[in-house]
Amino acid sequence: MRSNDDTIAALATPAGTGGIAIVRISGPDALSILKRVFFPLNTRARFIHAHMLYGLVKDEQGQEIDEAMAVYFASPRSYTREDVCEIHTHGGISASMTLERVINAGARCAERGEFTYRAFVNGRIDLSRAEAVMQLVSASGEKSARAAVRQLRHGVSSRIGACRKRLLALTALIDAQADFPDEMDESTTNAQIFSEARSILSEIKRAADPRAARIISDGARVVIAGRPNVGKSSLMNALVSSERSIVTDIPGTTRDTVNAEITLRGLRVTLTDTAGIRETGDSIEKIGVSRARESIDGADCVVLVTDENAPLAREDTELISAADERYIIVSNKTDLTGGAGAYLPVSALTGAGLKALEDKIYEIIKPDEDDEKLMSLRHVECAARAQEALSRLLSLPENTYTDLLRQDITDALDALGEITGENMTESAIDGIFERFCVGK
Ligand SMILES: Nc1nc2c(ncn2[C@@H]2O[C@H](COP(=O)(O)OP(=O)(O)O)[C@@H](O)[C@H]2O)c(=O)[nH]1
Ligand SMILES: [Mg+2]
Repeated sequence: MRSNDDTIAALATPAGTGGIAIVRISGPDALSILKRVFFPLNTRARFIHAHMLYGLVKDEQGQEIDEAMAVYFASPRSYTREDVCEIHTHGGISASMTLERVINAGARCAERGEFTYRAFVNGRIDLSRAEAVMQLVSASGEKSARAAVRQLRHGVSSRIGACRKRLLALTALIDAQADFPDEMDESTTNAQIFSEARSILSEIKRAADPRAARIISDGARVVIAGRPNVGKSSLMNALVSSERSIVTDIPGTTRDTVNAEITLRGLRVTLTDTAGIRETGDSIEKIGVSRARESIDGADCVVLVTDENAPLAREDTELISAADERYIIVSNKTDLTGGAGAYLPVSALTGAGLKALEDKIYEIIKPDEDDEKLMSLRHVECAARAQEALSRLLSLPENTYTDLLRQDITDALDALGEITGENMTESAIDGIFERFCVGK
């Protein structure tokens, strides 16, 4: 899609006012462009790898644009492995004027993710690390950021790397069987392939946990449910500590689902307040009730609210009987009953018990902190395709002609190769980088 031999530039910091902004330039002309726009105040100073210089950014007429710092990273010791220069200007107008000046001096405006794309094309990082960069800059919570840094530092799960090696060994074994049919016993070879495939499949399954990957990258879904008027919206507001839902004493006020985002112990959580579940003749409310049921089906955790100050109604007992391991049943309005409750006691009004509720929610949604797990949904999808290929192989009779097992092994290898980007079409790779931001 893009040419990789020209020099690109972009603002690496967010646009707008700010103390400092960084204009980044990468490519063969980076240093000559820098010398045309940036003039060190110490006229004898030279541009040495990774040394900051203090000076002035000037326009074509020699007029000062800003007082700035500049640094030069010599290829290949840079983010992109090309010559890279950075000009640290003041934020706001002078940053955009500096970028404009750099473009006039011969650089091209970088596309989304183009710096990281070059780092990938030039072999400095693999695709999974490039994606980690993106996950890191857009991380919504500490947990997601940590997973991204881990992936950036160490690449994708070594468990997956080990599986690839073992699959490659199997293709070598299939080659050997084809080349030396008289010296090797096909049934022994097949038995070996089947047992390895079975073991590799279970390794991949352990690494690819879709729930953990989704919770790390997109956050967890927590749904607040219960019959009308038990205090669901109040509890949601208390958890968000803002007035996001309408609270009234008229049952059936929340007719649709309302979402709010919070960060719980470093994990992003989408809270959903639902319409109270009850039999209703009101058609709009009916839609709300069915949406509520849908949200419950897709939830990682359901906070089922009951009203401690009222006897349990038929709707309550029905909901309680449907509770599974994702559920936390709470008794709300315990401020009216002296603090005790049949279930986890809380008061949306006073905030009592909220801390314990948050702890319980976190217990239920927290992903397994296993460094060897895949943390990106794309990687989990690739792993799923590898699992399918191996399952296909394992569904064949063991006395299948050995060479016919090759395709499934190759498919599994290709799928795992897409995690690191070794086996991908250019357009698929472009698709990944298009989700980046400019300047990264
Ligand atoms: N005393 C007391 N009243 C509450 C509490 N939580 C909610 N309420 C009241 O119960 C009524 C229904 O609350 P709301 O949040 O709209 O319930 P929802 O229908 O389940 O969403 C309102 O009058 C709230 O002020 C609580 O913890 N203590
Ligand atoms: Mg409500």
